[in-house]
Amino acid sequence: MSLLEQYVTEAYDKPIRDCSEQELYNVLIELIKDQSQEIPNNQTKKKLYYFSAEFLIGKLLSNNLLNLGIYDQVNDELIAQGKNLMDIEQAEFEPSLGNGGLGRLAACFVDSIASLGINGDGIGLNYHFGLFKQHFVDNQQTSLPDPWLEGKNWLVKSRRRYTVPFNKFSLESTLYEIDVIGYKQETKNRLRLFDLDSVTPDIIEDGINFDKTNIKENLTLFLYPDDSDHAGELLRIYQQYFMVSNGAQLIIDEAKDKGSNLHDLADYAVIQINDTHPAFVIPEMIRLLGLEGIEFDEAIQIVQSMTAFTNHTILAEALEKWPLADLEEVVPQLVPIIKNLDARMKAKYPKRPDVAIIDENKRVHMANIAIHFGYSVNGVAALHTEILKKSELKAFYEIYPEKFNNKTNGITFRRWIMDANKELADYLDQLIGIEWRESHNLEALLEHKDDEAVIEKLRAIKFNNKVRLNKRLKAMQGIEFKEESIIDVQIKRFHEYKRQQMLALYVIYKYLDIKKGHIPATPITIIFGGKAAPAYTIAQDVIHLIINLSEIIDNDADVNEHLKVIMVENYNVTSAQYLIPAADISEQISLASKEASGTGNMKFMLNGALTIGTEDGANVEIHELVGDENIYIFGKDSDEIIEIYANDAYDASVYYNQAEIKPLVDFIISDEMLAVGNEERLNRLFNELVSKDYFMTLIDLVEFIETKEKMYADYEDHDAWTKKALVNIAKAGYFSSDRTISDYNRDIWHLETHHVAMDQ
Ligand code: 4GP
Repeated sequence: MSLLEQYVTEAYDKPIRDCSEQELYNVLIELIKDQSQEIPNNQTKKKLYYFSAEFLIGKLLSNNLLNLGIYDQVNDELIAQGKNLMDIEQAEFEPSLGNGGLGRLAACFVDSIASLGINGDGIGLNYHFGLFKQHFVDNQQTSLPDPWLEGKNWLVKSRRRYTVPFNKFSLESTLYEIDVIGYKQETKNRLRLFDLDSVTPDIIEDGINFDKTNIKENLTLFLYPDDSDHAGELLRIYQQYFMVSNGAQLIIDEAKDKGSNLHDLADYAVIQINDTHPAFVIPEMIRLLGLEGIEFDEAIQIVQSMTAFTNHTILAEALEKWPLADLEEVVPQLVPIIKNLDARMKAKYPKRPDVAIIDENKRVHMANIAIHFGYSVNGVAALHTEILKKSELKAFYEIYPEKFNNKTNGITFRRWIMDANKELADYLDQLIGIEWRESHNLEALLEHKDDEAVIEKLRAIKFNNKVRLNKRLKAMQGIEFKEESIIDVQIKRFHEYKRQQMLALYVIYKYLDIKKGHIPATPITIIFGGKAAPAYTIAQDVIHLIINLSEIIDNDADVNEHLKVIMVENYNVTSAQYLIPAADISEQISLASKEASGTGNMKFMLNGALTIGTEDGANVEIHELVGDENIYIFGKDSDEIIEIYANDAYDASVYYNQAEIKPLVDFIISDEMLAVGNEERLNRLFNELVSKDYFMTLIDLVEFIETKEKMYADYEDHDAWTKKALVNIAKAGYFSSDRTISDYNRDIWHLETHHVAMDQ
């Protein structure tokens, strides 16, 4: 009897073929948990603690089977019994513990850290309803709680508990852990998520609204609760402090267990602060070391030598600043420490208010704490790091040039090709051997560039992935597209700087053009996916515009044979795993200088989609790797945009009045659109675009349309197109997160590794 059969028999006393998908899921999760229990935790002396508000891990069933090295064996056995893993995985609830790129990056990183045999755990919170679940009503986004914990899940309750002191009360935490099994590794790491037993869904009133003042019952309810009012702002601080105080207590405990006298804590632990949310770990660790009898000056020096910071965006809104008064209300014990740190910096840099920790409005700058009192600051793509040095963090770069370094983001190949595009992964094994599964070096594929059979097979795989996507969209939303169509995808959070509205204007262009009788040679399917923050009205207006467009086009018999627009509901990691392998075109069209890196761009490239993009974030590095002929670059570059901002030289109305642009923007408030949409939303979006347009949608629009037309025309030469796709796949190795993590480890963490670092 196989192991799987033993588990199935014990649980349900019937053969595999008679079990439901749900039953098989229940059995497999237990089997995997038991297997991973057998793997010892990584116990090397020094350990990384990766603090992050988000870990967007996605479903884990396939990923864990793959990393345990038993995926094929289990899948073959299931197939022989008329079952398959993809169906079984439908029973798994996706943990909604993240919002976007930052959280997904953290998930790729914990996978790579474990797979390189590095001792490193993720530290975060166990949000019961994660980020909201997106649902469309009347062509608009609504927000619902996402009860991901209702399904059988991967959390294991630990016996560790800590007490976290707040001003008016203390809270005792519960720790849940998820094993992070590296790819074919002998040791494992953990994702450690702190929670509170007293949190309850009972306080949710409607949608995602709840009493924000009832901290004991709401603390870990949602990721990023609305902080547009005072109570919401305080709740964010409660969450952040709860995360870092628990994490810091855990670090001290684990170091002591290994023999640390705490004076040598930096020999036992290194902390990576993922964006500003966990930056309070610095004053908190100083405080805790003080309680352990370590002098203030020494505590600062210890913490500084073990803490590093990653910046993920140049948007000012994300560089958090909390009113000192809020901290006095929530965590008064941190205030004297933060004031002391601030006084030291003001004494050292008396003429530099721009590097102050507490500004003249008595607001505490989280990034400034992390930069002064950490030893490393990194951006997430080459261009982003340069922009940090030259403008956003220029003042700090002048003081601490040695702290700044770049770590271009990466993605885990285990999830984003081996799991998401199994057919392509298996075909690569046949073509270039299996070494790429460890090295992630795919360059050998280039030798097959002129082999017609290879090109044909790559096209066939792409087609199969379109069929797979179509089935899913039909099951989830009752939507179907033409499988022979070109699939053009923009999936990411909705934000004006990412310019989904520019692609929507292109859709209008194409719609009007088809109405004029210009029929595309191949049908076109344009797919959007992503959520807009509940407080971000304009981003929701853009979603509304897109859904209206899809309705108008579907109902227009002149057009619907040739063009389809789809807005995926509740876009998440699982839907990305279907969308990306099916895509021909990857939309990476942010306003240059604004997208720190992007990681979706890397996933598309690895799966053979061609990028249309601005010279922004990691697009720049993709461009360098694949060369001009294998990517479609358009628009103003970051230097030009930064200059336009500096001179306040963008006037939306000038662009709006251009003959090519005006009819497209006007369509937003046309009778046709108003017949299906909400007038207030459409008017607001129209006015925004013609009078403000802070993220300069219109500046690149004409060039964008020309580039898209060229791309669709190029697609008609299928062989030439697929050759370009092949080059993209072959060059994607650089974007493995194993490479990124090797770089972090080499330059920042200096931890032992049980795996030979990749040589790329
Ligand atoms: C994102 C950036 O917008 C994206 O460019 C980057 O690839 C990603 O971080 C990972 O570094 N930032 C966020 C955020 O998600 O919340 O700031």
